[in-house]
Amino acid sequence: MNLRRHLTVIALALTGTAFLVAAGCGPASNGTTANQGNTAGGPTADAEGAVTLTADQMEKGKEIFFNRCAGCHGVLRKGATGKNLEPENTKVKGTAYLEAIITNGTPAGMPEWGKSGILTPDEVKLMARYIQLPPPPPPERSLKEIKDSYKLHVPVSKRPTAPPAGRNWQNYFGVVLRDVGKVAIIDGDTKQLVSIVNSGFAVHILRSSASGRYFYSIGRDGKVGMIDLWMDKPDVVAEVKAVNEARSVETTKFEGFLDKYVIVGGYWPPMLVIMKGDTLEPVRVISTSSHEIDNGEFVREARVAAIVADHHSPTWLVNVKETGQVWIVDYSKLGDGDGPVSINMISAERYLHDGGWDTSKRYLLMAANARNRISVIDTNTKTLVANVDSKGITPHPGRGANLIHPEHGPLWGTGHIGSNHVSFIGTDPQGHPGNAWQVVRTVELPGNGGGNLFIKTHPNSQHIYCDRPLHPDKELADSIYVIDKNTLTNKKTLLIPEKYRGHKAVHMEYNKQGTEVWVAAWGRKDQKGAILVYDDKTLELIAEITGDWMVTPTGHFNVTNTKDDIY
Ligand code: DHE
Repeated sequence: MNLRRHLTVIALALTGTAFLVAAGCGPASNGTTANQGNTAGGPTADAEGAVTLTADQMEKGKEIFFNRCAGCHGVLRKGATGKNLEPENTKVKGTAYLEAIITNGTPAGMPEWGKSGILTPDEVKLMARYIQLPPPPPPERSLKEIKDSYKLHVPVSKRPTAPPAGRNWQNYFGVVLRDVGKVAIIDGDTKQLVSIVNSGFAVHILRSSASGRYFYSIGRDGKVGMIDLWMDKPDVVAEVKAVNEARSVETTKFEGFLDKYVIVGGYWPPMLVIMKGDTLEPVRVISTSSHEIDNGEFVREARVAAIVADHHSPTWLVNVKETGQVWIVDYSKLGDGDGPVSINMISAERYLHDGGWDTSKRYLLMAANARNRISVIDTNTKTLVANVDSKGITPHPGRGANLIHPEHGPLWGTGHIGSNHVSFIGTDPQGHPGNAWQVVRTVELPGNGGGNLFIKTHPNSQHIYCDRPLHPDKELADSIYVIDKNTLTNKKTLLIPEKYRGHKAVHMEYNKQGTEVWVAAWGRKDQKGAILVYDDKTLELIAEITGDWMVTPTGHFNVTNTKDDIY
């Protein structure tokens, strides 16, 4: 037997033209073969099945991995929401197996990248080989580099001094047009397009300033934009590339510090970047690399997931995903950036992802999705109150949904990526101690499997809405599920219109009054998407906001609901 097969990595060579790695031991016959590799323009393999990628292919693989895979598997591929994809794990699986997984996805929530057409067959082949190579070292980023990228397009003194006349700007929506690097600003009253803003690559979310006047956007590439909604045509007034990869941005919401700072959480480098709230001028960086709570092992890639501003104290709550810590970051003494920042590190659970407030905004509920738990933080005592078993697989609440149930009292709900459970946790230890910090009711969405990403409600609504964009069954992925707040049962399933089938119905947001629910029909880049507006009382579709500009709409954020944390 050829000795090369028995080596974990025979050679990693960047010879100017190619990276080389053995397809590995384990099911070697499943490894790369010369035939598999010899697709036009695709990766090649030598006679023994060693994967070879040219420098160009390596670059392409890096780009695809960064855009599509790193969010779940990590830049260093150590795994979190997704599995560990380091070469010692991928090579034993074999190339054919990896291609099948990348093509078809898994019931645990891995998207069907090939089947859905997002990756071409050649790209699937490339990625099945790319992940058998060691991950290339990602770049670091200094405060100086961050400052060098900072651009103030419109100084505060040159901005409008009054809101736009005749517009209910507090009911504006910002809609992320993900794959074209734009954000559409839509008037929630008239449903008219107010402006299309060039926000940059793959904006992930928008967060409103505490005043509501600005949207802060954060791109996967770590670029933050500040959009002024008081302009007749809202546009970016400042921008900065805070990190190389990010998912979260937040402002300051405590009285006396309203919009004083903006914070960005880095997936890579794993760090916090603090900027001035009115200009985005960077003032401080803080690394989040630290020791995880289970065995105290050092985690270099300790990514920042959700960041939530406390309304009742001068702090942000920061999920440090891989370490399992929630950091309470006190900005009250930071001044111009040279003052102290105190951090209370709370050991919670792994891997922390997203979450939101209970109704009182005293308790923060954060999903530790790898352990199927919800970590509850008491912001008064700055302690972990409980790690609640969520009674489903891979909880993913977005910000979650709050309701006051006639029998159970205040509840907060989350859906799950890996199972069809929507679980409701009691959040009122004083008034309803028997229910506090446990799942008191579970609703099962129709059909097997999960695929849910977001859940949303509004205090003026009798309903809770759930999506399921990750479900492999097209009809289930094209539907929105309406739960009745009193009965906690699935009252109705809303299948989106025929012409948008095959898109995915994703993310829900109410208008300011809580009378309408906006849902994105998220298609491919070459398809026209839409925002579908449903009447919350009748559950009828009442408007379809679309146009040639409506490309890959994903998250959409109402100014008032986002600023006041209404969900
Ligand atoms: Fe998100 C929120 C990370 C995939 C749309 N997403 C978040 C948050 C995090 C996160 C940490 C919470 C931010 C906060 O509250 O401060 N998202 C990730 C990933 O790591 C992941 C799983 C994989 C990736 O590669 O990015 C991922 N997210 C997606 C998508 O595929 C979605 C559907 C479309 C897209 O942008 O790529 C998507 N994420 C959203 C939205 C929110 C969000 C709309 C805000 C929800 C809200 O209502 O607040």
